[in-house]
Amino acid sequence: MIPFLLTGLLATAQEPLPMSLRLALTPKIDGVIDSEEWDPFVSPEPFRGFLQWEPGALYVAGEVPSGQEARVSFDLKSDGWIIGEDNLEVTVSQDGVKVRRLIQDIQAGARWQDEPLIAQTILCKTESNESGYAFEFRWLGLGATSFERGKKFNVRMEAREINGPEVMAFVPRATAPIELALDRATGLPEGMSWAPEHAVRSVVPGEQIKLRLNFVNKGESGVGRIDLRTLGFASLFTSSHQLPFPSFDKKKRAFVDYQAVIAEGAPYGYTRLVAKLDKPDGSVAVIESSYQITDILTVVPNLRVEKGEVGTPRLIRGDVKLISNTNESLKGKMYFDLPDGWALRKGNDAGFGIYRERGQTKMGVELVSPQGLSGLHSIPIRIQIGEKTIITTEYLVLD
Ligand SMILES: [Ca+2]
Ligand SMILES: [Ca+2]
Repeated sequence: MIPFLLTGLLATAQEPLPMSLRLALTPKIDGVIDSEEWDPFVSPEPFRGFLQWEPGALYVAGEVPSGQEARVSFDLKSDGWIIGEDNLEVTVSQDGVKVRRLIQDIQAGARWQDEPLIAQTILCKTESNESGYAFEFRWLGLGATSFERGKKFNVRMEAREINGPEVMAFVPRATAPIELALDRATGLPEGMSWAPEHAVRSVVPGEQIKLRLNFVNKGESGVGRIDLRTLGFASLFTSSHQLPFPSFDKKKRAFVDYQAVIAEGAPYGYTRLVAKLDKPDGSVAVIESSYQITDILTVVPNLRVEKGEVGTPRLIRGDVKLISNTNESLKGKMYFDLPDGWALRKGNDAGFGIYRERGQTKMGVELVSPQGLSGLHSIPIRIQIGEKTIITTEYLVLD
């Protein structure tokens, strides 16, 4: 036992510190890690781990050597791995995903508890490759585990031998703090800082977006050129430009606009603008800023299951926010295509109109679940705007 324990601890000490700010980026969950699809997180050879997010979901991927499984440890309150009941371990192999929670019991000490319901909220795909396999998963944040901008928690990612020797539950794990963010900069010259000044971060294919980067320089920047482009699946559908870095004004400020045309057919999802600044010493500073290519309407359901007895019909209340991403006015109807046994008291066949540019509206909803349901359930919400259909799925946990 002891030699394995020591190896584990040494491996921890040698791992490079991952970048703490994670960008919003929507991957394609197909088990294939494409170039520019993922944000690298850790790379203790030969394992490589990736981590990113978008509102409502956390995305994790890895390249795993054959004979090994990936293990991702979450300390969701960042208060220590063996502290609290917020410590989750997700194990991924080509056989699927397992989730268990570390519980501190005053009498019995630390123990593991299986979490099949959380495992249901993880969609995972794996694909074999020359050296082993790759996995990609999406974890829907439900209830207390919501994934949104500014959320902070601790993570550890590693690969280990399948069914290899287990260390005892109470052995602490070193985890790294991360923050779910939309912007990140690395290598800016001394004295130089930046901030995004984007009026909006969403754009519909066929329309334009302007992302403004504001710079303040209190040092000697000497930045030569700035190169702006969109990375990933959207790169072929978007503009890229290169321009001389503008001079700073008397208040030591300068700005650069990324004015991008998004071509029809661009894939939906969060993508990133990357600005590369050539520094006088030949190195490059990198600014990354997430933005969203999306449909004309963003549908944000916010439904709560009211307290009640397990297995009895449960009341679900809340609203659905409709946010326009376009300058055009939108008029349509909302429908719930519910499975048998569900009753809809409020919200179905409800009309709406958003007449302001990028305006929004909120629709009240009340549902009643059938008898005898528990676990994870999906609620499809269909928006009809003329001939156009937009479908969003809300997930509910009936406990
Ligand atoms: Ca993929
Ligand atoms: Ca904890």
